[in-house]
This record gives sequence, C-alpha cells and structure tokens, in this order.
Amino acid sequence: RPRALSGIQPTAGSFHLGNYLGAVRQYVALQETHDAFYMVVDLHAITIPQDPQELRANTRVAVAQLLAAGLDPDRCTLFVQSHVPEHAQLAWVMNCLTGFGEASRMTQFKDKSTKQGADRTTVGLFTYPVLQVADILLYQASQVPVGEDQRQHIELTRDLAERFNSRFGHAFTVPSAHIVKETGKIYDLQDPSIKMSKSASTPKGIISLLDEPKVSAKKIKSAVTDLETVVRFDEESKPGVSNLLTIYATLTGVSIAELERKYEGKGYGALKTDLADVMLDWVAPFRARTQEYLDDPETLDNILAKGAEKARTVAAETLALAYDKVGLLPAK
Ligand code: AQP
Repeated sequence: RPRALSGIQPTAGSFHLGNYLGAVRQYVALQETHDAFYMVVDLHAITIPQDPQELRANTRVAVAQLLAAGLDPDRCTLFVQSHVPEHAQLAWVMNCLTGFGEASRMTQFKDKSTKQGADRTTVGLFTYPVLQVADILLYQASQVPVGEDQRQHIELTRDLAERFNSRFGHAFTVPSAHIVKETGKIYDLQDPSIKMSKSASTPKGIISLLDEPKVSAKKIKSAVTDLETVVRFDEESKPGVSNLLTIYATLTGVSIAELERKYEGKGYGALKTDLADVMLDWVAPFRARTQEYLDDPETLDNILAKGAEKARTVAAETLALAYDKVGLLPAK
C-alpha cells in the first residue's frame, strides 16, 4: 500500500470546520487505501507561545477529535509528533539543506511573522516548514492530505527531497499534495474572501466543532451572502453562498446541482435554516464521541503509545539512512 501522512495542530483545542472538511475528512478516506500515518503536531504548535498545561490537554483533545471523526487505530497509525524524536532530528538535516531565501519565501511565514512583528516571531516559526518536510519524508509518504494553504509547503518538501536524493543518493520518496478541489479551502462565514482560520477569522466567521451545536447553527444562519436571492454556485461572484453550498454538499453527500434545484425560488433563508439543521445533526454526535474518548484517557494514551511505536520503526529506519547518506559517523 502506498503511504500517506499528515499532521494537525493541537493549538485551538477544537478543530474548525475548515480543518475537518479540508483535511481530516481526507485522512479518514485515505486510511482505507493507504498505509496512513497521522499525527498531532505538538512540536509545530510551540512555534507560537503555548500555555504548557493547555498544550498537554489540547493534544489529547486533538487525538479524541481525530478518533471521533473516524480514524481507526487498527487501520492507521495515530501518534503525537514529539513521541517520535526522529522528527526533530531529520529536521536539523533538512534545515542544513534549505536556503535562507527559500525559507523566507514561504507565504504562511510571511503572513504570520508580519502579524506578530519581528520581535515576537521565533526562529522555530521560520523553520516550521522544514520540520514539516521532515515529518513527511520520514515516512516515505507519497500522498499528503492537506488543505490548499499547505500547497507551498508540500512543494518545498518535493524540492528538498529531490535535492537530497540528487546530492547524496536516493533516500526519500518525493511526495504529492492530496488536495480535494471542492473542499481544499473553506471560507470564513463573515468574510468569504479569506479562508476560515483560527488566527484570522472572527468568532462569528469560524465554526469550532466542539462549540455548543446551537452556537454553530446560529453562525450558519448569520453567514454573509450577497444582495441577490438566487441559490447558485458561483465562487467568483457569490463566494458566501458557494461556501455554504460546499459545506452543505460535503456534510450530506447531496450534490451541489441538486441543492441548487432544491432551493430554486426559495432564497437564502431556507438554505441557511436547513444547513443550520445539518450542522446541528453533524456536530452534536461529533462532540459526544469526542467527549467519550476524553473520558477514557487511558485507552487514548494506549492508542498513542502503540502508534508512536509503529511510527518510530519507520522513522528510525529513514533517519538512519539519511544520516548515513550525509556522512554522519554511526555510533558504535
Ligand atoms: N479553511 C480551511 N479550509 C480547508 N482546509 C483547511 N485547513 C486549515 N484551514 C482550512 C487544513 O487543516 C489542516 C490542519 O491545519 P493546521 O494544523 O495547520 O491548522 P491550523 O494552521 O491550526 O489551521 P488554521 O486555522 O489555518 O490556523 P492558522 O490560522 O493559525 O493558520 C491542514 O491540512 C490545513 O491545510
């Protein structure tokens, strides 16, 4: 089976709807066809300040959500990034292969560092994409399920894998981004020109999956649309309505064409009311399942222990190969 790998940050506690539709849903799908590795990337999380106690708690919350979303530890390898020390180790090697200018061109870093200001921006945030490169290459992953915002980081991963392979001899599979066109970018409900995001969205613009379901339903009802009344998918001129249609279609499996027919002549009110119900029906059991996993931390930690052990077997082999290729003298 080809390998897949992806990671998600534990920073906000709750995942948001964009995380779920853009990434986590694809994790669940790929565990059926791939030898899939999924991790909660706590090392990435500390590139911005974290409260230690919250980070620890949120790491379990992230794992519980992944399980609630449908990841099955018998079908995929689920672990926490810091439990596998090879991530940080390979990241160092890849740091030494990455150009300063190349890293400086990463748009996510440019956005975040501009917002934070130079004094509050860490070197860790700067090399974040290189740690991500190591994450992916350690598992020889061929597919990386992510949202559209990660495309540039996957391109960097491909470049560095090729650079390493041609400089030192073949060590790494060159991966591809697995981005689903329809859901690769879910937009903010209040400003459909930007992506739904925990750092840029206002509270009304983002649906946090662990919020009270009623709150999420209300946010759908107050989503920004446009001055027309026709329910039609048109990302250019009707980004708000198109975003709602994408969310609706993905959560229910009903096609967008069918939804357009269903709401012909009915206007936005009906669309939003129904989607709010869909949201309630989806979010309520998701929340309950997440809580069940959180109520049993021992089982959760056992899943993580098994996952880390499996991940380490693969990661250690790749790291040893990379160290050898680079010319690091093996310890006796
Ligand atoms: N709006 C989105 N639409 C589709 N996919 C998205 N992803 C994030 N936002 C959207 C995808 O979710 C996965 C996990 O991302 P992450 O761990 O990098 O999460 P994040 O960075 O905490 O998400 P945000 O909201 O985007 O955070 P900020 O605002 O801090 O950057 C990734 O595969 C991502 O593509």
